[in-house]
Amino acid sequence: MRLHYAFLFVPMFAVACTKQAGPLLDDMPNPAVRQSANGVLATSLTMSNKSHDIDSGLYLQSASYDGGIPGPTLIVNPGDSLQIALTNNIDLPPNLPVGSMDPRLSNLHCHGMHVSPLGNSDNPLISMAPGATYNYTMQIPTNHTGGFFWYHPHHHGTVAWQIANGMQGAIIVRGALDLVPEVAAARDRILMIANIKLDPITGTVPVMTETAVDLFLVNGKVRPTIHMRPGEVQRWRMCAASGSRYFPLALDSHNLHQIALDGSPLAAPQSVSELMLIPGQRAEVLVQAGAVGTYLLRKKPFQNANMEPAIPEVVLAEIVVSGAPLNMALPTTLVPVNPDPGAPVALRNWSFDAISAMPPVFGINMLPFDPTRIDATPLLGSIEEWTIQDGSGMHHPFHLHTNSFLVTAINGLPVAMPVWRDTVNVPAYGSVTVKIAFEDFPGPTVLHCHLLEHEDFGMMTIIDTLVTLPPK
Ligand SMILES: [Cu+2]
Repeated sequence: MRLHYAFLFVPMFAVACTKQAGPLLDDMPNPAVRQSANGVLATSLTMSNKSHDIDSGLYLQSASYDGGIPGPTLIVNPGDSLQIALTNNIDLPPNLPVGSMDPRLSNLHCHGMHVSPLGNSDNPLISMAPGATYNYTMQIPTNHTGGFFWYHPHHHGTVAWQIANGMQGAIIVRGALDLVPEVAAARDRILMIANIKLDPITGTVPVMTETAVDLFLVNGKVRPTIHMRPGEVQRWRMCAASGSRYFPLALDSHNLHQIALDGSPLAAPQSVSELMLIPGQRAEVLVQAGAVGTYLLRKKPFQNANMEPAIPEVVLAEIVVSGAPLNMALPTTLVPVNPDPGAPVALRNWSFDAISAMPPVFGINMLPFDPTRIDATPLLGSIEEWTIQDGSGMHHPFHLHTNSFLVTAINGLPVAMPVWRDTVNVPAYGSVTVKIAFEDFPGPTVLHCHLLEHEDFGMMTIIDTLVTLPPK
């Protein structure tokens, strides 16, 4: 245990002291950017293991994209072709249990993007062996909503461990929200909030992640410092780049003014003192700095219905407000939101179930994932209403690929202002109701729980969107 404490706490204490006396240099830069030109973003990403400096003197040995937690930010426009040559050089982790799936098997998912799930596009059924390179091409529709998305591995059976390593990166699709004057004037920050599963003795991420310690990083760092001027408005694109923990977020003495949820802008800012981000979700907020001082961005304590340990409060970042005041404004309106798609032609019910405790088996409608089974066949162009309920006694983040959805009811009660999302909470012992328009892309895609150990243990299934037959 002595090693444990020395590793985790002594360097952090030393760095905290340094930060108090240091110059007013922002030490939370955005990740490196790769952006499209002439309608194409052609790039490569290599998944490999590296020693990551998460704080001075504190290193994490883990797999990541191009050596970074997070990987580079990909910035594209609607209508662009996103082309990624992905190479899998993930190393075998230590203490690999005999007989388990090779944890290096991988692939790529662009979370929240409305792109095809077929072929070499956003296809979660691709399996990349160690050493393989795969050429992805995702054609982004010309009418794709501008917003904040993220990429991560999505190989069934290995995804929880790979994301617990810190494998993540941001995707920005430019859009109308960027042109709102008060938003355009704001400094644009990305906050990729990672939930690493750390073995504090070795500094690595064990395959059996439930035995590890939770470590929360923002842009790959422990408790970075964000600088603001009094009155300054900044745009923070926050991503719960997590496969297990819920993030109730709050900033001391400041409201968070939400301007987008997942990849969908809001019609007007919504001001809240606390914002819940569940695994996979994003929120874009405007923050207006108050008086000179230091404020803490906190992940508040949370426990998922007694089915996981209570996760204590963690300080994610320090916000230092100093210097001459700035006279900046918050917007009152943003952009028109996508309308309610209309009456559904089909209703479906899904139940997120725990099938067996030992060995752990999870499922949907009491069936664990089977890549050969299709559980629904919506028609392309149709609208469906789904109710997803918890059958296990805990919260689950429901995530659907390919199409986002309108959240219309929680526990059977209509929500006052339905919002578009790609990930939403299924409350413990409760339900959530959503409306989906199956647009543009036929073919098999998946819905699953974004508690990724649940997903790896079976809480995922395939739906196959069928093309409407032409009239004879
Ligand atoms: Cu779950």
